[in-house]
Parts: sequence; structure tokens; C-alpha cells
Amino acid sequence: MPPTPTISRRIDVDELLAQLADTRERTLALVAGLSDDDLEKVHDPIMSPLIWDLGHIAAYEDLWLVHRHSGEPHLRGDLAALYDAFETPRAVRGDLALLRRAQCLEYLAEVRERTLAAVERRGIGDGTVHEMVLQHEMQHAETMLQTLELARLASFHAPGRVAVPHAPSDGYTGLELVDVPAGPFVLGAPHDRFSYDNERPRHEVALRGFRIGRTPVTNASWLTFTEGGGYVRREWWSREGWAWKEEYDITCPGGWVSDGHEWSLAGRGPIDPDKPVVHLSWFEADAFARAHGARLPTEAEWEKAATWDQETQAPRGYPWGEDAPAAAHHANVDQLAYGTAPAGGYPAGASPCGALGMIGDVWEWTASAFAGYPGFRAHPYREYSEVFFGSKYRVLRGGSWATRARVATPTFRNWDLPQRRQIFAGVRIATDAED
Ligand code: AVJ
Ligand code: FE
Repeated sequence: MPPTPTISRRIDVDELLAQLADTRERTLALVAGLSDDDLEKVHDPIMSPLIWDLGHIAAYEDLWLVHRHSGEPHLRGDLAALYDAFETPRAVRGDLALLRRAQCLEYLAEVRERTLAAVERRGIGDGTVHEMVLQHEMQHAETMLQTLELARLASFHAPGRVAVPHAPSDGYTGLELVDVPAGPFVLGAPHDRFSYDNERPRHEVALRGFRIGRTPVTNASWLTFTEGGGYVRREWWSREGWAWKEEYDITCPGGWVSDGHEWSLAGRGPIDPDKPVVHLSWFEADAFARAHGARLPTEAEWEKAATWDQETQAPRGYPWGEDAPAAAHHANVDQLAYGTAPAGGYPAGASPCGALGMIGDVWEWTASAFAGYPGFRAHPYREYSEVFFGSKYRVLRGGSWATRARVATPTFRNWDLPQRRQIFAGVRIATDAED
């Protein structure tokens, strides 16, 4: 058994408190302009009402920081089950008597007061559970953005939208490949800082040489695929993927509409050919790769392309080498641009092998099923990963424009079912090395 991970790189209390406050401000800004109806209704059958996410954020903090970390009774033990992801699954969240807006905001604020009082009194220990609660709220903000994207509310105005400078597109299509030589690679998060249990333990894997897309696949390439029979040619699809496509009559990525001769984004105008294609299912990503004589990268290949430094024979903390989360010139994360940016637009964020946009913009589907690394141990939140291991879920890597920089590390593993398209997910292709 690997030892229980401890955080030797201490999480700074002041920084953590500032992040908690900033993240809460962003969460509240997301819903501030919405009507009560838009806050409470089910916009899409696979998503929770937004107000459930809010209550769940509060309940999670109540459980982990008020109750478990501080040893106090829950502020609202009576709400624990209602806002627990497993006891109250998504399918029923629309039918419940949830807290209304005012009570829900009060619940969030009161839990936070207790959290802060407890930090005063007892500190944050090694910081693990506080970091986990912080990143939990960050992750739910992305979930809420997915709901808002599916809802296409005319009344929703993205808070804090700024234009992020990026280099003009260099004409990348997503079909240009870079080489990654054969050799060992170290997969997973270092144990001296916060990571989720599913990123541990760090271990060596031997990989053959492979090639991987310099950028994610662009809308231009996807249009060519669509117009070239992408959704018609049986031989490009897996059996499962074809059955899904037929059953739901899928003819384009999520959010595209056609007026009979031109594709556009539902309610949001023309499709930018230079931006990465987004809202793909794993099935579509897989079909596109096959249609191009390629395949999806495994997650080990993806992480090697993002981090492996051939010179030092060691992984970098981030593709750009520094041991620091993405800044505005490295990657399109943190909801800065409020949408995707043209592929290859962040040359300062290039990985050692020359791949661009590994972090941010769009999540990238991998070939890999979600499983524990050898020696996996659930810690400290058993229901975070372990219950999803198995053949059903596929791994996505790299984060999207909507992912907070603190979450979007190159070792972070996201997962979902292969038919899901609510994620801001696109595709980067790979092939075996030519020899
Ligand atoms: C890591 C995005 C798959 O939303 O199901 C939030 C994150 N876990 N609350 C999810 C999560 C518990 C998780 N994903
Ligand atoms: Fe959650």
C-alpha cells in the first residue's frame, strides 16, 4: 500500500482564503442576473437545476470543512442528503423542494462564516480538504456553465468577460502532427502537492513512439469531415457509436444548426473555422480520428506530450515548464476569453514536443477508460473517483476555457460517458510513429 499522501509543499492559508473568496464571488456572479425560474428549472435532462449546484456547493463545504475538518455538527445536517450527489441523483433533482434563492445564498454564506471561524481557531492542517473544497466549487462552476450553454438563455451575460490577447491563427487545422519519441515516461501527479487520488500514485510507463496533433481539431476540419460524409460513412464509426448516432439522429456537434446550406451555432452566429471544435461526444471524436487514419491518444500519451522533457528525462509541472498554473499568455483557461480561442493561439504555452493548447480551450477525449493507477488508494473523498472506475467512462484531459487554472493541471483526469456532449470537449488526434 502506498502511504497516505501528505502535502509537503504547504498550502498557504492566506492564499487559500483569498481563492475561496474569489471563487465564491465568481459563483455568485454566474447566477446573479438569472431569473428565479431560470435558476430553478431543469434546462436539460442530464443537468441539475442551477440552484441545486449552489446548495450542493454549500453542503459539501458544510460536510468537509465544518463537520469533518472542524469536528462541529453540520450547520444543516437536515440538508445533507438532499444535496448529496449520490443520495439525490440528477434525475430527481428537478422534482424536489430545494432551497429557494434567498435561503440558498444564506446557506452558502453561513457555512462560509463557520469555515472561516474554524480556520481562525484550528488552521487548515495540511490543506488537503480545504484545497479539495475550493476545487470542488471551481469544478461546479464549470458544470453550471455547461448548463447555461445548453440553456442558451438570451438573458445570460457572461460575467467578467475580457478579451484575451492571443496570436493570430497560424492556419492550424488539427491535422498537423508532432513526434514524441519512444521511451519511458512518468505518469501521474507528484506526491508533494495537492492532487486527486486518481492521479496517484505516480508511476513509470514505457511508451512506443507516437505522433500527436499539434493542436486540437478545428471547426474547419470538422466541417470538411461533416460534408465528406462523416456522419454517414459506417466504416468510420464504432458499433456502439453508430448505434448512438442512429438512435439520436446525430448529424453535427452539439450546438450546431443548419439552415439547409450553412452550419452555424444555435443562437450565437457563425462558426469560427480556426477555433477548436467543441461539444463532441467520444463517439464522434473516435470516428473523426478513424476517418483520418488516426486514433485517439491514450491518456499516458496525452500526458507525455504535455509534460515530458526529453532533455531532462523528467515531466514538467506544466507544458510551459514553470511550476505555476496557467497565466493569460499560456493557455485559455479560467473563463477569461469566455469561449474558445483560435487553435495554436498561445505559443508561450507550448509543451516540450511542440504541442499547443494542451491546457485549456477544449477538453480532449482520450482512448482510455477511467481506471485507477496501479496501487490506487481512495483518499480522502471515496466517492470522488473510485465509484466511476470501469469500462463505461472515458478519460478527458487538459481542461477547457471554462476550467479554473488551479484545476487544469496536466495530470488532472476528467471522465464521462462516451455519448456525453455537454462538456466543452473536442479532440486531438494521434497515430503510431512511422518507422
Ligand atoms: C471530475 C467533473 C467528473 O462533476 O462529476 C464534482 C467533479 N465530483 N463534485 C463531476 C465533481 C463531485 C466530477 N468530474
Ligand atoms: Fe460535487
